[in-house]
Amino acid sequence: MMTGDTIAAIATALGEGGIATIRISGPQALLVADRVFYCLGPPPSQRPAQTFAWGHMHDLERQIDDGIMLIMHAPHSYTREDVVELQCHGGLIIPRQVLRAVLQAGARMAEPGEFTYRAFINGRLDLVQAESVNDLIRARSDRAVRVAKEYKNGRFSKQFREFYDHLLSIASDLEASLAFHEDELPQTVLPDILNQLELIELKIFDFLKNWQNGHYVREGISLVIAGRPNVGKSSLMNALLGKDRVIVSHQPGTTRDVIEEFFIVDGMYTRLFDTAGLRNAECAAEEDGIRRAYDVLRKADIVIYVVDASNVIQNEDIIIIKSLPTKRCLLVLNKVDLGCLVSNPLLNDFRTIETSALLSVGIKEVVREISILVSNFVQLNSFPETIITDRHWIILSETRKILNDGISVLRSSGDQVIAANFVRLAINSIGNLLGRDTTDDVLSSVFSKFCIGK
Ligand SMILES: Nc1nc2c(ncn2[C@@H]2O[C@H](COP(=O)(O)OP(=O)(O)OP(=O)(O)O)[C@@H](O)[C@H]2O)c(=O)[nH]1
Ligand SMILES: [Mg+2]
Repeated sequence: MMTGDTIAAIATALGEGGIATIRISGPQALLVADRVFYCLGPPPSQRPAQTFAWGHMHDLERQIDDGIMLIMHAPHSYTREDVVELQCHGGLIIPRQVLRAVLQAGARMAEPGEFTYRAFINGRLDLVQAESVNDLIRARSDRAVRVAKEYKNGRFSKQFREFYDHLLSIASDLEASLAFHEDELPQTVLPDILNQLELIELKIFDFLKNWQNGHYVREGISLVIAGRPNVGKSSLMNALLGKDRVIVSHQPGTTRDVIEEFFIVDGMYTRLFDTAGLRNAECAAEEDGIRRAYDVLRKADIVIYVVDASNVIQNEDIIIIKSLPTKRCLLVLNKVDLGCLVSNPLLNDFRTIETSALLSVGIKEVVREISILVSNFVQLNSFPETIITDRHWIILSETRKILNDGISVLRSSGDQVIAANFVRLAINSIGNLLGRDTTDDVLSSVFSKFCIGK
C-alpha cells in the first residue's frame, strides 16, 4: 500500500440508512474537500481544526446532497493525517455519488484497511492493536467485543513489548558477558540469564495455553443439531432461534442443506447448524445432504442429538448415539407431548432433556444445558488472557521454540554466542508480532482482511 497520497472511501455500510460517511485522509484531504463541499464562510481548508460545518456536496456538474463536514488536522485524527469526513444521506446511490465526486477532486480510492494501515505506519497503533480494530468490527458477541477492546487499548501490546524489551536487555547482558574471559565471568551471570529466559518462555506458554479459548470467542463454538429424519430437528432450531427460520414438514427428509445461524448463549457467539435427517438416502440430493450433515457433525464442538421420544428407540439411533462424544453432547428427547416411550440404558451416559419443540416446552432447559456445555469450552464469567488471532499464535509458538533452543544451548554448553543468536531471533519474532520491521507481505495479508473504509 502506498502512503503519501490522499485516499477516500465510504466508511459506513452500504444500504438503506439515515446517514453515510465518506472519509478522506491524506495531505490533500482539505483541498479535496474545498472542491466538493460548499458552505457559508471560509472553505474547508481555511477552517479551524476539529470543527464541523453544514453545506452542500457537489461533483463537477451539480449539487449531490447537503450534509455535514468534519475537519480533523494531522496528527489529531485516526490516521494521524489530515482527515475530512463528509456525512450525507445514506442509501445505495448518494454515498457513491459523493465518493465519485471526491475521487474526481483528486483523492484515490482506499484499499481495504488502508486507513488503519496509515494509523499503523504513522505510529498511532501497533500491529496487534490494528488487527483488533478489525476484530471489533467483526465481533458478533459482547464477549468478542470485550476481548477486541482489550487488544485495542493496548493491554496485550504492553505485555508483548515487555517481552521484547526484556529480551533486548538479556541479549545485551549476553553480549556483555562475552567480553569476560571464561574464568573471570561471575558465576551468577549465566544462571541469572537462564532464569530470565525461562520466565519469558513460561509467560509465552501461558498465552499459548489460552489460545483455544480465544479462538472460540472469536470464531464461535459450533452447535450441530443432528438426528434421524422427522424427529423435530428443524422445529428445535426454530424454537431456539425464536423465529421461523427453517422449513418444517411432516415429510421425512425435508431438510437437505446444512443451515447455519448465529446464536448467542450467555453473551457468547455460537454457530447453530440444522442438518439433514440421517438415514439411507432416497435420492442423490438427499445423499449429498446427509454427507454434508456428517461432515459438520464430525467437526461439531457440541452435538445436540434429537430423537423422537414418542417412539421406542430405533437401532439406527443407537448406532449413532454410541459414536457421539458424551461430554460434548446433549440428547433431546422431542415430541414428549405424544408420550415418552424412549428408554435405553445408553441414554444414561448423556445429558438429556425432554422437549416438545411443537409446543415450545423444554426449550429454556435446552438453552441452559447448552450454556453448561459451552462453559466447558470457555470460561464464561472470567476474563482470560486471550490470544485471538492465528497469526499471534503462530508467532508466539515460534518464539517459544526459539527460546527453548536458546535455553538448552545455554544449559548444556554455556555457549553465549549461540544463545545470543537465539535471543536475537526471538526478539525479531516478537518484533514481527508488534509490526516492527514486518515485511510488506505480512502487512498486506493482515490489512487485506479489513473492509474498505476502515
Ligand atoms: N407432536 C409433535 N410434533 C412435532 C414436534 N416437533 C416437531 N414435530 C413435527 O414433526 C414433523 C417433523 O418436524 P421437523 O422439524 O421438520 O423434523 P426434522 O427432524 O427437521 O425432519 P427432517 O428435516 O426431515 O430430517 C413436523 O410435522 C413437526 O410439526 C413435537 O415436539 N411434537
Ligand atoms: Mg429438518
